[in-house]
Amino acid sequence: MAARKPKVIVTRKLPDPVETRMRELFDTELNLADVPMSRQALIAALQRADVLAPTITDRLDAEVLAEAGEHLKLIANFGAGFDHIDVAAANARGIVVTNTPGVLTEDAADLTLALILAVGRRLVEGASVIQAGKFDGWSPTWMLGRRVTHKRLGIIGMGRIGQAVARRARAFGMQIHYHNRKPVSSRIAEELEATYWESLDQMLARMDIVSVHSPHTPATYHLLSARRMKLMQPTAILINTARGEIIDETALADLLKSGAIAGAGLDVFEFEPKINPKLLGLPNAVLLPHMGSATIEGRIDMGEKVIINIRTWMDGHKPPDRVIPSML
Ligand code: 8YV
Repeated sequence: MAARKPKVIVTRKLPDPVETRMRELFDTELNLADVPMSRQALIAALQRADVLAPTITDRLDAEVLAEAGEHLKLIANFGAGFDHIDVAAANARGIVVTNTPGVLTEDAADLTLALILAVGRRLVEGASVIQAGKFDGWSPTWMLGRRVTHKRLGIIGMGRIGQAVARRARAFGMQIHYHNRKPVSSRIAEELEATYWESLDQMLARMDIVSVHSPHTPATYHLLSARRMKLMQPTAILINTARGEIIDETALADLLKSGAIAGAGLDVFEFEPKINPKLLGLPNAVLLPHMGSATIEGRIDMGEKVIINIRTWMDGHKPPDRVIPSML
C-alpha cells in the first residue's frame, strides 16, 4: 500500500502549475481566495498540517509555533528571506525549516538596477508629468537626474543578490564597493574589481549609490540609522530591495525631505503593507510594493523549490534548503 501523502497546507495562492503539481504529490490544502491567514487561522493550519508552506505574510513566531500540532515536521517557506519565522523555536520543536534561495537572485538584482536608474534618472517623476498632461516640451535644464556611469556603488551584504547586482552595475560602468561580515573570495573580488570596506561608516561617506542586500537579523535591524545615513553625501541615493527593518524609515524620510540625501528607491518597508506616511509624496522617493521576486518564472521556480524540499523530506532525506539559526 502506498504511504499516506503528507498534509501540506499552503497559506497563499501560488502560481497554477505549482498548485497543480502540489495537488498531485501531496494531500494539499490550497488558499485559492488568497486571503492572508489570521493568527488564528495560522494556528489552526499548524495543528492540522504535516507540512506548512508559508510566505512572508505569515508571522511564525515562538508563540504561534508553540501551538503547532505534533504532526507538523516541516515549514517549507515560499521565499528566500526567513525573518518572519522563529527558526530556533521551530527547530527546538523538531520542525525543519526550508527556504527558496538562488531562484530569485537575478530578478531581485534586476529590480535593484531598475530602482537605481529610476531614482537616478527621475523616471517616475517624468512619467507622472506625462500622465498628468503637463509635458510642455523639452528644455535643456529640466528634469535633470544624475549619471550612473563611473559612480561608486556601495553594496551592503555581498551574498548572492549583492554579487548579482554588482555584475549588472559593472555593465553600467559603476565602481563596486562593498561592506560584508567578511570579504568575498579573491576570485569574486577580482571578477568584480570590488573594494572591501570593513567599516560601513567609512564606506557610506564615500558612495554615490548605496544598495542594501543583507538579511534582516537582530544585527542588521536599523543598521542604516539616522546617524549612519547622515554620513552619506547629499548627492547620494539609497536603494533597499532587502528588508524594510534594516533602514530607520522615519529618519530616511526626514533626510530625503531636507535634501541631506538626494533620493531613495525602496521595494520593502518596515511595517508592510503599511507605508510610513512620511515617505509618501516625496518626489525623490521611488516606492514599490515588494516586487523584487515578482516574475512569473521566479515565482514558479520558487514553488518548484518548495516542492523539492517537501519531496526530499518525504523521502527521508535532508531537504536541500534547510535553514538554521546560525545562518543569520
Ligand atoms: C518573496 C522575498 O516574494 O524571498 C524573499 O525573501 O523577499 C520576496 O521576494 C517573499 O518572501 C515571498 O514569501
